[in-house]
Parts: sequence; structure tokens; C-alpha cells
Amino acid sequence: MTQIRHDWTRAETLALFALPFNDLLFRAQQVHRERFDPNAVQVSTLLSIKTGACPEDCKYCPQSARYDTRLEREKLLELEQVIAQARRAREQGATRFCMGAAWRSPHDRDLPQVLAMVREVKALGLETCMTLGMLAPQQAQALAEAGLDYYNHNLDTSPEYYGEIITTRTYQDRLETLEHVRNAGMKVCCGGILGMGEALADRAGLLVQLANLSEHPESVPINQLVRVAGTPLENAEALDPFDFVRTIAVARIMMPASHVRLSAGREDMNEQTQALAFFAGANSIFYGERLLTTPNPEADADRRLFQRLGIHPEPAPAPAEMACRTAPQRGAERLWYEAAVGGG
Ligand code: SAM
Ligand code: DTB
Ligand code: SF4
Repeated sequence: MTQIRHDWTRAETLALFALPFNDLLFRAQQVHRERFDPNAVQVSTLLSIKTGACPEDCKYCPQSARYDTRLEREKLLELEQVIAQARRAREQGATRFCMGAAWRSPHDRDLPQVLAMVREVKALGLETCMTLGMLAPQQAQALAEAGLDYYNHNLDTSPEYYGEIITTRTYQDRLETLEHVRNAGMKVCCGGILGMGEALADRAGLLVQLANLSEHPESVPINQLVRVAGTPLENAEALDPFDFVRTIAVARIMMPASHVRLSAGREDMNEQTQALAFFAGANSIFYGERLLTTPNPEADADRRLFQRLGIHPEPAPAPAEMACRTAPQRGAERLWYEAAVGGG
């Protein structure tokens, strides 16, 4: 069994990237099979619970108030709206519901409403995830106590390239939030974005940072930049799909027990590239027609793709690990297959 390591060097990582494509994918697939069902993919649905008007300057992001992206801003959603969307996601067969807010960090004033969202979504039998920006230790604690399973906070790129992309918060700020999340006992979802003009060394640098955290993130989203008109990166050069797949494979080899998420950007990817990404070790996706503010493939199209590839959705954690898993959710898993058969 491949060892879990936390002492990766950039040179070793670059050597993985330099392998011939077939050798790299073969190694990644071998590592993948040691710990995972190679035909199971975890499915999460995203919801933007607070959209736009963000004070940060992340150059990739349509939600920054600094760029004119024609995005309709929305205040924090009402609890009922969130519950309705979570139910819908569950009916479609998602097992995790991820809620994102365009904040630098949550205001304590908003926390009670956010905690209620965690409790209610969890009560539906879904795993819960949130991404709300930087967290203070007490905020992380409160989220954990409300039952939040995962917190998403990305490093985005290498420490060296980071300053080209974001100036309003530091890499160190991000690392500190990740530590608060860990200390509160939540699972960490942390990854980055490819296609922002970064060099290969920056991709390696990002993966070294992730793999050398004291514990690997349980979930590692690898996003392909969604180029949104009005953002400074709207004309970034398109990524070579093979380079995207290579990065997935290297992430899989460096973090053998983590779920690697084929994250944003699937709308711009053909099915063959997605299939290669699954072969390279990606075993999680965002499912449902919307990411936060940009389009994602239709649920029907994903069900058909899964069916054509013989992939099934990964079941939610067993009842022992997640006492509140309810009958309706098991029903939803059955529905997934029925819908897939009907839609195929
Ligand atoms: N505001 C919070 C924060 O930044 O921590 C949470 C929401 S933010 C939208 C979550 C993540 O989405 C970012 O860290 C970034 O990695 C990803 N993201 C945002 N815009 C993107 C885009 N255009 N393409 C790909 N990923 C994007
Ligand atoms: C992550 O790594 N990717 C997701 C999630 N975490 C929150 C967000 C992708 C956002 C893509 C642009 C948008 O839809 O606004
Ligand atoms: Fe704000 Fe998050 Fe977008 Fe950065 S990525 S501008 S913090 S919503």
C-alpha cells in the first residue's frame, strides 16, 4: 500500500509531471485502486447562499465587487430557500450539499443563520460543506458544533504565484484558516485552480503545499478556471486538457487517501477529458446545473456519462459514521439509477 507522505519536494513532484502520460496515468490508477472503488464517484451539489459584492480581489472570481461581471448580487438566502434547494439536490441523488458565500469572512451577525442552515441540511440526511472565507477559531468551533462535516478553503495556487492573483489576503491567512478548521475537528476540502497563467512549477508548488499539510485534506478540488467576462482573467489562455489530467494524476499519487475532485470547468471539457480525469484518480464532482454563479453540466448529462462509463455515485458514509442518515436518502440513491436508466 502506498505510504501517506508529508515530505514531498518540488523536484520530485516535477519529476512526476515529467513522466510520459501513460506511465503517469498507470501509476495514478494503481494508487487509486489501493484505497478506492475505481468506479465510484462522490457527488456534491453547490449552492451560493450569498452572491456577489465580495470585497476581495481574487482575479478569477465573478463575485468580486471590483470587477464588472454583470452578476446579480443577492443577500444571504433565507433558511427555507436553502432547505428547498438541499431537498432538490437530495432528490437528484447528491450526498453532500456545499454552501458558498461571497465573503472575506463571515460576520458574527450572520453566523446564527448559517448555523441553522448546517443543522437543517444535515437533518435531511445530507453531508454538509461550507465555504465562507476566512474563519476565526471560535467560528470554526461553532460550525463544527452545528454539525458541519467539511469546510472548503482553497490555497488556489503556489505561494510564489499567489500574489499575482489575490492581494487582499495572504497565503498565511489561508493556512491559518485551514488550521482552525482542523483544530475544530472538521474535514478539510482544499485545492486550487489551473489555467490562471501559472507555470508548471506553480502547479507542483500548490500540490506540495497540499500534500505537506500536517494531514492531507480529505477532499482536494482541482478547478479549471472558468473564464468569466469582466474578470482580469477572462482572456487567460485555455488549458491543455492533458495538463489538467496530469495534475489530477499527480494529486492522486501525492494524496493517495484523499478524494480528488474534478471541480469547476467541466462545462468547458468534453466527456473524454472527464473520463481520463476519472481514470487519473478523480473521484468526486460537483453535480447539478450550477456551480456557484456559473453553469455546470446538466444532471441528466452527468447521469448518462456515469452510465456510459459504468460509474456509480459513491454512497454517503455508513450510518455508523453518520447517525442521521435517513430513509429518504437511500430512496434518492435508487432514484439515481432509475433516472439514469430512463435517461440513457
Ligand atoms: N469567498 C469564499 C472564499 O473565497 O474563500 C468562498 C467562495 S469562493 C467562490 C470558493 C472558491 O471557488 C475559490 O477559492 C476558488 O478556488 C473557486 N473559484 C472562484 N471563482 C472561480 C472560477 N472562475 N473558476 C474556478 N474556480 C473558481
Ligand atoms: C471549489 O474548489 N470550487 C467550487 C467550490 N470549491 C466552492 C466553486 C467553483 C466556482 C466557480 C465559479 C462560480 O460558479 O462562481
Ligand atoms: Fe470573494 Fe471568494 Fe470570490 Fe475571492 S473567491 S472574490 S473571496 S467570493
